[in-house]
Amino acid sequence: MAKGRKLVFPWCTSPGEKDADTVVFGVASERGSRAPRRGSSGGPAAARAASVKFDAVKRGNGLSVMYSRLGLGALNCYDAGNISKARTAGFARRQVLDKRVVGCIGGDHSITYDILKGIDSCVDSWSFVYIDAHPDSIGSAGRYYGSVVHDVLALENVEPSSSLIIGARAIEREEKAVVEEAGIKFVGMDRIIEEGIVAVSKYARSIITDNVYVSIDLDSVDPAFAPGVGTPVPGGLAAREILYIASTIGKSVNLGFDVMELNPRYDSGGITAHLASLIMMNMAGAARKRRQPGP
Ligand SMILES: [Mn+2]
Repeated sequence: MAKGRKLVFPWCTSPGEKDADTVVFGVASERGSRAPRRGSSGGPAAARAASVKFDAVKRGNGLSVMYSRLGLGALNCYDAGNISKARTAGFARRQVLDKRVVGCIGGDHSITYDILKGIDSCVDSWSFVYIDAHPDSIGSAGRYYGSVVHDVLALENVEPSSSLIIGARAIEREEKAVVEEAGIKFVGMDRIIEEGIVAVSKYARSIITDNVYVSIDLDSVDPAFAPGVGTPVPGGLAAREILYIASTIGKSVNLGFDVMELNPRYDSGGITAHLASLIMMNMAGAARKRRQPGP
């Protein structure tokens, strides 16, 4: 990385926001986290640094990106750098109004609520896919990383019955009631093992509606593949399964996506940070384009 140059995902090759189909941004905040393992505010910088290290090679005077799939070379993303948590809702709203898909790297999971609050204010009806080791459906405490789904359900235009939680395996009793009362579809790890990731991705795509947002907590992935998170839970998805989800369920995405809870302090050689970058690359590559081709 040249001195003084902004640290960006090398696969975000669009020169500016205006020309991009997807705008990627980071929120380097962990204000909404209650994890004893601090450090998720370092997520955006760690993901970009890992991407520079592992997703690109020097060719001549420039960098050549190593895309995760054949054909991803047409990826049209812009990396807008980091945005403060306070500005996140307004930023997401403006991008969606301008028909761009937003992609966020966190930061703690409460940032998802800020993004969706902004999106909810300009979309009639929408559904979400929430991939996380925890359902984040605590109602007895609010506006933190454990209450995201509960908080999002209070937004005006969300459709709970066409939304899903996938991969949860650390569930508090009060969360079961919130999920069941809201009518969110729930796909636990047993079902993923029994039916396989292909069937589960197809099922998810059959449930979600026309306006879709996908939120991924890196702790949905098994700690063997993603140790760099705040609250690891064994028995999760394999790296290739979350990447498959990103490139399949990602095809339904037209509003935005996020990859949250990257904690570089507990990572091992940057493998979790690199996985975060690849999930985002797959998502951006799969997402539906809403912008009209320019003049
Ligand atoms: Mn979470």
